[in-house]
Amino acid sequence: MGSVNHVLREQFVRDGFVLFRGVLEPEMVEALRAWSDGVLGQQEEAHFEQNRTTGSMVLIDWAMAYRYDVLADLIVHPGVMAALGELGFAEPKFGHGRIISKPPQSPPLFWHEDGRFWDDPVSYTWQPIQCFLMYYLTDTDARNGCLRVIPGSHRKRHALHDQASPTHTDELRTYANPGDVAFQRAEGEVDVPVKAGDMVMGYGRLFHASHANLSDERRTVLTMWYYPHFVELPERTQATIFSLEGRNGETDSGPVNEVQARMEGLRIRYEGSAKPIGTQWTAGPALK
Ligand SMILES: O=C(O)CCC(=O)C(=O)O
Repeated sequence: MGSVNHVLREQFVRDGFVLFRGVLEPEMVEALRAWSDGVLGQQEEAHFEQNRTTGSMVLIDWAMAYRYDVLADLIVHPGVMAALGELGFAEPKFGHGRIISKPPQSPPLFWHEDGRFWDDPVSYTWQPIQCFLMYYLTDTDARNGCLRVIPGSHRKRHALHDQASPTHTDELRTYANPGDVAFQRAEGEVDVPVKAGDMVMGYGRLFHASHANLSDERRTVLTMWYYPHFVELPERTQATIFSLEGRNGETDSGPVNEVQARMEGLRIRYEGSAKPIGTQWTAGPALK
């Protein structure tokens, strides 16, 4: 493991996200695009109707990673491990992921944050519990649905904490009310355009959204959820994470090749007796 990049780490902790350029090779991006297009092609029409604002919401679990080598390769990719190492996260854990794919001419994604540990005091500290690692499989900009974030909103209360729905309601998912505050411009927001192969990493509790895809091409992102500081977290936080992610880690067999064996190092395990904390999607008053 290389040394920690303190400037980058400070930026990550302050802004709540950081962009790593050129983490994945073009061949890997191409392979992931072919694979995700194939999986999307297997979904029922209803799936896309129910997820108009994300485009799709296909679960990536460990069983899927065992089935498709390209996914296992992504989860333990040396460039990804090096990026996490630069931020000082030497022993990350992987939970699950999602294929989120906006078809051409599709609506924006609403403002939301994915913090689900708001009853855990750790959520009010600098320590990340759950982080997204996002890989866009095409270049993105404001016209084809790039990511938008509100820097600092993982630590500091924003008007949206009291205005936006804390959960992904059907109304938001289906774009039933384009006038909803969650689809408007937000104070302090910035665009995060990327090149295919870049990686955006951020705190799950950071407010984020995406622009509409007004292009004629599909725009796919793979959102992979890691627990970068798992081994440093209090036991009850570890117990909580394990209670939520244990099922996603299930596989029919033990590892049968070298990449799957490397995935074992990222497996979430908790065998102690601490009691999990209930899921809480709404930030409490301690977020000032
Ligand atoms: O579609 C996007 O650009 C963002 C996806 C997202 O918000 C998420 O994975 O939580």
